Amino acid sequence: MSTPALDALLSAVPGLRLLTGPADLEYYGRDWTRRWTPAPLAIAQPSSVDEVQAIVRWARAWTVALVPSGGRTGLSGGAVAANGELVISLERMNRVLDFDPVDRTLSVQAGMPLEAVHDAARDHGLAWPVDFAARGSATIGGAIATNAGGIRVIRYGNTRDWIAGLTVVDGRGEVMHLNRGLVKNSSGYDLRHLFIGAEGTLGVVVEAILRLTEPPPPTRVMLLALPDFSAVLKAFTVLRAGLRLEAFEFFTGVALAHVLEHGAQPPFAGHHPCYAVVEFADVAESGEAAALTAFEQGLVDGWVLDGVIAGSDAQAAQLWRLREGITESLAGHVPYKNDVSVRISALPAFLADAETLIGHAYPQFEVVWFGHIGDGNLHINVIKPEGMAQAEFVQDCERVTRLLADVLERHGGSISAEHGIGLVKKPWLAGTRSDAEIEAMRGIKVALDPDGIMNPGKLLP
Ligand code: 2HG
Ligand code: ZN
Repeated sequence: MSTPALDALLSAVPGLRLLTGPADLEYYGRDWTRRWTPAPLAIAQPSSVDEVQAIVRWARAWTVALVPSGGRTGLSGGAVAANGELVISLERMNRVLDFDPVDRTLSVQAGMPLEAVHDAARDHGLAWPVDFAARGSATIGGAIATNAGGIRVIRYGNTRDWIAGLTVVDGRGEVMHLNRGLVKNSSGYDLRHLFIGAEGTLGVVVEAILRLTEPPPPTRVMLLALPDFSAVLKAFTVLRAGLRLEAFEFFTGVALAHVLEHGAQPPFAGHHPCYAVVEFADVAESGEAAALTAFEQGLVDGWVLDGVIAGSDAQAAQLWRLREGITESLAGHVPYKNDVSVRISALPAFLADAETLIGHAYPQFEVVWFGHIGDGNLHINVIKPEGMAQAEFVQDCERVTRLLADVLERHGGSISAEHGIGLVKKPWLAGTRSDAEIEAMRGIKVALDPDGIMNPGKLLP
């Protein structure tokens, strides 16, 4: 396909790889939400910061909307291109640029997959500790765009905590090197943090300086069967007090049933209401001894029903699969997803209210609860009944999200813990952010993207 705008792009950026075939438009125009019909103008695959800058300058001149694109594993529609946008896929910008052993930083291009980042850090005897199930496809740029959290937040924090510097091309077409790897920098507004979690609405993140850390200690993985949500919270409190936790993840028996249907091995006999996957440090078997003591106490007190500790790496991977396989096992049902958070101290009261609301609101739907309960983050997936039209289902679920947003507001929580706002959560942003905050966000958007070309329609209502 050739249009005057695309012809101008190709003469502004000679040699730019541009895809316009229908299969490419479909593939690069959507993320994992599957709710919108992809309809981008074309897909640009730049290979350098200069090319990205030239694309943004072209987009300003021709008033073409841009959608920055990583692995498109997002669940909030942040990378959807359904309105004739140019998708900037960072797929070809996927290399390590530098490793600095003194600073303990790894500089990478933004299109690098998360797993490749982990491998590169490991090759230098260090670790980049942000981790989540989509690690094979998700890119570092996408993780930065949503301030991704994942399964190790209780120990290491979110993406934001591990970014020492960013290179961005903002919506004005300016290249900015933000923070430049400094540990201390008290020189005014930290623009780096504006771009983390901005979902591509301020510009394109093209390179990142990642802060690395010591590799984790040897760990063990344990699966617990638990009678209810309050037992999950009890187990978390007891285990956190006695062990160095690396992860504490929970899911219900309903979630487990889906993963087992997808071929995972049952962990032990019997069906239980809730489960927790617990990974803990085990130096000189002291972790294992403490875990067993807590487990036995739980059996006596009644907050644990059953449990198993993996005896090998392969068994540990099997236990993790029960938790990490949930999203994939539900994908065929095109579930409606909530990704909410409250402070850890507010979890018991919030969970009680949310359980009552969801129980009343969805008597006819199957609801799958799971998530990173140790950091206050719950995923609530609602399964579309077979035969129900997608639009009707979404409408019904959105009615409940309105009520859930009210519950969250009462408990001081967030409508998006780690998936971003994108298109999906936009109507409820105002329950999490005040009017004054949203007005300030709009001002920042205008300052960095004066023509509104950067991922328009996403994030801001
Ligand atoms: C996870 O924790 C991801 O596995 C996906 O954040 C959550 O599918 C979901 O709702
Ligand atoms: Zn998650």
